[in-house]
Amino acid sequence: MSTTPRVVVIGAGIVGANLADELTGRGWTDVTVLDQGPLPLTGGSTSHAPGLVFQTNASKTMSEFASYTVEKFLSLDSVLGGGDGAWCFNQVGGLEVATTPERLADLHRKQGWATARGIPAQVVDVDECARLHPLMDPTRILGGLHTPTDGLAKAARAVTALIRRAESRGAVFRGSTRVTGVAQQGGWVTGVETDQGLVPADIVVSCAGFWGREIGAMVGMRVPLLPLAHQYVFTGQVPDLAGRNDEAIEARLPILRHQDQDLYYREHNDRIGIGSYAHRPMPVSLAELPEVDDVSESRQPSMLPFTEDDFAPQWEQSRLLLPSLNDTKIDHGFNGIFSFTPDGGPLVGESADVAGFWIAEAVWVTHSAGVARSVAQLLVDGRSEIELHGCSVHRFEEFQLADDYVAETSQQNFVEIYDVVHPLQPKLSPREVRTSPFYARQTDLGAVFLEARGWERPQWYTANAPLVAELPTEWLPPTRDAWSARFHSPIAAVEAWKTRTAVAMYDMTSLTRIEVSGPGACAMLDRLVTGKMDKSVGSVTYTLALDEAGGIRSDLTVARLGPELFQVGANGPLDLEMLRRAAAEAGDVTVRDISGGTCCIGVWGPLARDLVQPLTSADLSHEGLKFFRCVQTEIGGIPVTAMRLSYVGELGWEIYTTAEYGQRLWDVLWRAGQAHGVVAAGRAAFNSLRLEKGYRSWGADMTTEHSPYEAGLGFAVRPSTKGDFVGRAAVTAEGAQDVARSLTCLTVDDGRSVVLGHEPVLVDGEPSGYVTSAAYGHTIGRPIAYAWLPAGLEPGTPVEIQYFGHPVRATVASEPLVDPEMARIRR
Ligand code: FAD
Ligand code: THG
Repeated sequence: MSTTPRVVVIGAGIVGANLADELTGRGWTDVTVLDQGPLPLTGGSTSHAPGLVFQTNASKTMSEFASYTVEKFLSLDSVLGGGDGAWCFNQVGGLEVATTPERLADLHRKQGWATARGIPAQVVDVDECARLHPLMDPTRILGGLHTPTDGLAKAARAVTALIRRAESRGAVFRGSTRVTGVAQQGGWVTGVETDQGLVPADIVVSCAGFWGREIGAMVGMRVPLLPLAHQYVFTGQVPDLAGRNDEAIEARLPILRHQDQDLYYREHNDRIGIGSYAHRPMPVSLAELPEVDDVSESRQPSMLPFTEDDFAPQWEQSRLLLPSLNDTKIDHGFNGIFSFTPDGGPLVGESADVAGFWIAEAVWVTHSAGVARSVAQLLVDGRSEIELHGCSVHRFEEFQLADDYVAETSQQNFVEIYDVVHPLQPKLSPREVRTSPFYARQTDLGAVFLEARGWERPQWYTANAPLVAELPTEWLPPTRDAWSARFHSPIAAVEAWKTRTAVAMYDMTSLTRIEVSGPGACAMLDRLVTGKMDKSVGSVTYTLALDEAGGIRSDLTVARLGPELFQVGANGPLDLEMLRRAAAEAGDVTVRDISGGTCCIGVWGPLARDLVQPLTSADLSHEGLKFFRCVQTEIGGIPVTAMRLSYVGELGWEIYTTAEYGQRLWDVLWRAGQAHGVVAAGRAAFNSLRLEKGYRSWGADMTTEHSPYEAGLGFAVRPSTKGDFVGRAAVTAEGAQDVARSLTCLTVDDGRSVVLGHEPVLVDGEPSGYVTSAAYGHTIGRPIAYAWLPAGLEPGTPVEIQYFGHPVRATVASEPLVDPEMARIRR
């Protein structure tokens, strides 16, 4: 009898098969994989996937998933007996070509990501591109990015190998078994209903690919993915390829991307396969899927008929890049279906309502093994080695789960898939989804808005432009290169200057605010975080939520507003999910997202007290309301909560009220501020000031992959003040404080080169880490970059940041760069 949980996996595509393999590889033997289609070719997306694997990605997690897929699929060859005829991964390399200067520059940027992730890749000149891919017309291109370890996954064959290995360890695969429902009892999954009867289970994982929405709906889970069709074409025989390959080896040329035309290519023996993202987005409703009772390579429910007109321009473009195609024609094509999501990331996680029901969907072949390994680790060990915040199904705000939002943004992602996208580039639509009560005033002040989680957020205010002429010389920002100048304005310098020398108002409404209340609130929070929660009413605590291994799940501020009432300043929906789960377990705690019904203005700067004190009867003196204390009072007659803390590192308060009073609060503060030279300030200044102060941003600077000690947040871990908490054993273990890497503060030597994040950092000429956050430090007159680097680099150590292939010299600095004595805040 097996002692491991009974797991049912829905879907035997590349994700489900990998998951069964990863679970059984960890000793879980009671694994049943069900698929509605026949085995091993089920007719899902995997059954037709051409299997190009490009590893380099802006996301570190996605790159790591891909690299693991490469490594694993290479090793799978032997499961099928090895030999050229049975490869699961053909490491032909990857080549991405540029036909515009912008693309060529972007390939340098991408090369930087590869270096940062330890993936060997090189920007190569036209001659080398032509040597690597002799079918290409070299006069059409400007250069390329070559990644020798990329290649082709034979996805359908890998499924066969994975099934074989998983079965040898006890897994059971059942084809032609359609899941029709999910059985549950008392909030726990108990099995799945199928057209062949009930299959009992302790854990169910849906790996149903683009069918995932329907499976999720069986437990009331909203799965934000959209099935879209994407064109793939086979040419006839290409005479120039004749005799180069054979049926077994299939391909020798690198996989090729021609992103300026939204196209990619691979060899199929003596033919070329062409994929196109250039066509109109083609959303597919499951009702339109072809009924197929004899699934084969050419007939599958996931394949729609080829719409030739959509491909015509791309055929022309393909013949220009690869003139050998003039000697052949399109043989056939199809519109294949797979999943897109609002932000392009996969969807991984457990249902919030039905324990034991998990999903792993919207996953490419490229990332399949990596995602499956992480899900197996979550199930078996409770924690994934690779951090998953960009993959969690709970990363979305509620409005982002709406059908219209999913449809629009997923199609937009399809359109933009190969575009050069600036890290600050906001979505164009939908916009004005969430506006703070200050929106009208901000618009009047010429706010330039970017978007985050639906919120319109001022990046800077055009109304401050005249003040640029008043900037003291030492505050004048250097001119930027074209890329870092995008979505930026020198007005940010004014807003930073005013914050450090006078007073500024920041809209903090987009900060996720969660109310935690009830008899068990204090105890529940105390179990979740590293700081002491049972403090006096009016206390505010900066603290960390860890996972069991001591990785940082979030950094939070917790304000105690009453004996059983707390307000948590959080980092987004994942924190809400964490608190909701804990509350469900506690039973006597209520958790409410109050972000939308409330608003917040940060009033910060040396003159903040002069501005606010006259408006309130509360004593806002240094002694009257100490740093990290809060008070519920009135300002200008408006009920508010004022919290004395500042992410920008200045004297002042976050002032909260409910939404209906928001505009009035703004007006009262704004009017009173005129005498003190108040400005409205945006996120550009905000980000610069917080980096000067050394304040970390969760998700960018640290994640569950990092311990508090590595992240420089050990001060927030207070085991001696409290009882047990999640992660306690890990952070108090012997040696936990001896770290091998550190979040390190760098300043840029030339005083002007602003980097943006994700760039590789070289120490002694060796790639040693990567930039997390960066900004120009207006107060110190130099750009700042935080980076993960080997621990122990002394201040003064020279390093090099690679920016678009160019070296940017930087120096390790002791942090924080501004006000290490806290003199500006504590007065
Ligand atoms: P699937 O392979 O679709 O597996 C899901 C399974 O769930 C199916 O077998 C289905 O039958 C089963 N299922 C669904 N509902 C039920 C039910 N109710 N009961 C039982 N079983 C059910 N990716 C790359 O990485 N590189 C590429 O080059 C690439 N090219 C592509 C080209 C095209 C034309 C297309 C369409 C996609 C391409 N992809 C590529 C994407 C890739 O194919 C998919 O992302 C991947 O195959 C998804 O794998 P999966 O296991 O999640 O889904
Ligand atoms: N405001 C509120 N909540 C938040 C944030 C915020 N929660 C999420 C995120 N931002 C948390 N980040 C920080 C980072 C640093 C500080 C506050 C929130 C901070 N740190 C002091 C320091 O390190 O000097 C803490 C000192 C102490 O622990 O006493 O102020 O912006 N509401």
